[in-house]
Amino acid sequence: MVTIYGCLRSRATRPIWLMYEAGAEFRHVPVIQSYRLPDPAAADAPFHTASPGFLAVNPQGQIPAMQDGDLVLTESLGITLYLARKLGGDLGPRDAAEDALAVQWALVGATAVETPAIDILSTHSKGLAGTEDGARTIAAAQAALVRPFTRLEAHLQGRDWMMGDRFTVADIVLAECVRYTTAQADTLDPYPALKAWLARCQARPAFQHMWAQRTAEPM
Ligand SMILES: N[C@@H](CCC(=O)N[C@@H](CS)C(=O)NCC(=O)O)C(=O)O
Repeated sequence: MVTIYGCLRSRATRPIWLMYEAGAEFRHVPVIQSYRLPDPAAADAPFHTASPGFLAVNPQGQIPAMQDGDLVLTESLGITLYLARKLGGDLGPRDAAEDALAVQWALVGATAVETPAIDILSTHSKGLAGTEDGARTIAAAQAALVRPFTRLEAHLQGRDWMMGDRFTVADIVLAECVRYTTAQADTLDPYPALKAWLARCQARPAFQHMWAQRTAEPM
């Protein structure tokens, strides 16, 4: 059985959302980031990213990680794409062209969206959005998002989903990068099709199920 390591307050949301969409069984080990613990060395500390047992799975000490038989993967987007291909069905790519498109949208997420999106999210989560520095960081991140978001906005004209005519892994890998930008409420306002697409993705029962579990996890 596939094992996914990583609490849901992490990029483990990506493969776990996919597994819920597929209705696939998996073992979930909710490893927590060591930096979130007051004393990671304490005897009663939960299993975390610097625990020897987890470093034996991912020596990089980051979540998510996935084990499927002898295969260990340690990049959230690689894990999510692998699981979509393995599970097959409508969520995964149907042919080489769709496979390339799914990889393309994952790379747009990882290379063009994720870094500025996390800048926005972390500025808010550190309570700095109201400061001069924080406002500058958010404005710079929103400026960096203009090119990828304009491209996504154009792509979504007249279509509901990123790839083909159905919800797929391409939507999951991209939506979980775009989500971080919504920490700043006005970020998606200039991109109504992108905003509507994200709302469609997040209205799905599998996302809602994952999100309820994530919300129930300690901060
Ligand atoms: N590019 C990696 C990033 C992994 C990553 O940064 N994970 C964070 C949680 S979302 C983590 O494990 N942080 C703990 C640490 O770096 O010590 C991926 O997408 O899987």
